[in-house]
Amino acid sequence: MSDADAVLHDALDTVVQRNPGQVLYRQAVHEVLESLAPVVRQHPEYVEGGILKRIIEPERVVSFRVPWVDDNGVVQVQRGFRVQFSSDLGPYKGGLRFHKSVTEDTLKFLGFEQVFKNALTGLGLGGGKGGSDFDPHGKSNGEVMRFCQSFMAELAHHIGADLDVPAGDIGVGGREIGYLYGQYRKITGRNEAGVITGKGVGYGGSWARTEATGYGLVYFVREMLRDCPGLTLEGSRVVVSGSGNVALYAAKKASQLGATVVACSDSQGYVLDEDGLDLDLLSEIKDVRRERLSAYADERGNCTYFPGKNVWEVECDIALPCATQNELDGNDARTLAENGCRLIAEGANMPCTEEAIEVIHEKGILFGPAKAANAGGVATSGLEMRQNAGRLQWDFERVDSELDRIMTNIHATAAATADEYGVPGDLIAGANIAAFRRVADAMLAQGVI
Ligand code: NDP
Ligand code: 2IT
Repeated sequence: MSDADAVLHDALDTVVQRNPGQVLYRQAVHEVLESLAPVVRQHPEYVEGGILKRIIEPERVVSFRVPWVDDNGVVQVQRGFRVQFSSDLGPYKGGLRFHKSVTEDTLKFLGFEQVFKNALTGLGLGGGKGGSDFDPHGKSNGEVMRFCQSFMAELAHHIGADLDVPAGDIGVGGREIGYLYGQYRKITGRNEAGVITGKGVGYGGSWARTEATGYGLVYFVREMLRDCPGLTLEGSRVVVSGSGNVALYAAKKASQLGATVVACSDSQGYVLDEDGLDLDLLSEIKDVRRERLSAYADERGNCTYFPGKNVWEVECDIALPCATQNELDGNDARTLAENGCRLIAEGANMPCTEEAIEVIHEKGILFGPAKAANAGGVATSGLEMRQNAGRLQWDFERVDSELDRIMTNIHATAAATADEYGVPGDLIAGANIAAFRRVADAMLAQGVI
C-alpha cells in the first residue's frame, strides 16, 4: 500500500471506529476518500497538515430535546440536531431535514457532503446540516408551527447570519422556513434576514430559490449531454423519483427544455403518464393540497399508479433520482441499463448505492454526482444571503442566470479536474478532488485550529 493509500485507509478506519453503527456517514466518507488518492500523492502538504484527519470530524454536533403539544393536547418529544461540520470557507451552511428516519448518522452524512458541495459553488460557504425525527406527514398546520417554534427555541442559540445559516431539505419547505424564521425573530427581537434561506419572496427570500435545486440539476444535465452524442433534452424521455421540491422543479425545467417526463414517485408508489406528467396538477396536489401521489392518478385519468412499485422499472433515456439516499441500488441500475438509460444525475443526496455506481460505470452510463449536480439549491441560498446582506432583491431572471452560470461552471470544473488527475469523464472524482482542494487549501492557510 502506498503512503497516500495508507493515510486514506487510516482515515476511513478512524471513521468506522469512532462512529459505531453510522453506516450512512461511513458510506459518504468512503465515496470521497476513494477519489482522493491521486491528489494526496501529489500534495504531501495535505498529509503533513493533518487535513484528512481533520475533515472527517465535524467541528461541532448539537443534540437537543424538542417537546411540543399535538392537537389532542398530548405532549410529544422529538430529537433535534445541528451538525456544524466545517467553517473553513464561511459560515456553516446547509438545510434542515424533518423526517421520521433522521438520526445523527443521517445528518453527519449530509453535513459531510455539504462541505464539499458548498466548496464547488465557489461561494464563501462552510458546511452543516440539521433536522429532527419529526414526521410532518398528516400533521395540521398548527402542529407543524408549534413543532417548528420549539425546534427554533433551541436552534436559535447556535445560528446567525455570520455563524450558521440553515435552509430547507426533506420535510422543510416554505411553510416551515416561515415558522422557523418567525420564531427566530421573536426570540432575538431582531430582523436578521440572512440567518436562514428559503424565505418567502415577500419577507427577504430570493426569487428562484424554490426552483433552484431542480432547475440547477437540469442545467447540469444539459452540460453533461454535450458529451453524449445523439441525446439531447429535447425529445428525451425522463423519469424522476420523488415528487417533492427537487423532483417537481427538475421535471418542470426538463419539460420546458423539450423532454417528456413520464414518471415520478413518492414513498408509496409511482405514477406513469405516457403523455408527460401534468406538472401544474402535480404541483397543486403535492405543494398546495399536500396529498399523496395516488390523488394525481385519480384526478388526471389516462395514467397508471403503481402502489408499492419501484419507479426505476420505467424505460427512460435520463433518470433523475430526487427522493432520498440509497433509493437506487445495483439491481435498479442494471434494469435502467437494460432499458437503454444513458444518463443518471443525482438530485437527491447520495441516492445511488455504491453498487449502483459500480454498475453505472461498467455499463458506460454518464453519471452526475449529487455534490455537483444538486448544488444549485445551496448556491441560490448563497445568493439569497448576498441579497440579504445588501438589503436588496434581484429579479427572477437575474438569479436564474446566476444559477445557470454556477452550474455550468461546476460541470466545467469537475470535468477539467477529472482530466487533470488522469480520470477523464469521471465526474465523481473530478467533483470530489476539486472540492477537497478548495477546502484543504483554506485549512492549510488558516493553521491547525
Ligand atoms: P421534499 O420533502 O420536498 O420531497 C421529498 C420527496 O422524496 C417526497 O416525494 C417523498 O415522498 C420522497 N421520499 C422521502 N423520503 C423517502 C423515502 N425514505 N423513500 C421514498 N421516498 C421518499 O424534499 P426535497 O425535494 O427538498 O429533497 C429531496 C432530496 O433532494 C433529498 O435527498 C434532499 O437532501 C435533496 N436536496 C434538496 C435540496 C433542496 O433545496 N430542497 C437541495 C439539494 C438536495 P413521501 O412524501 O411519500 O415521503
Ligand atoms: O442538500 C442541500 O444542499 C440542501 N438541502 C440545501 C441547503 C441550503 O442551505 O440551501
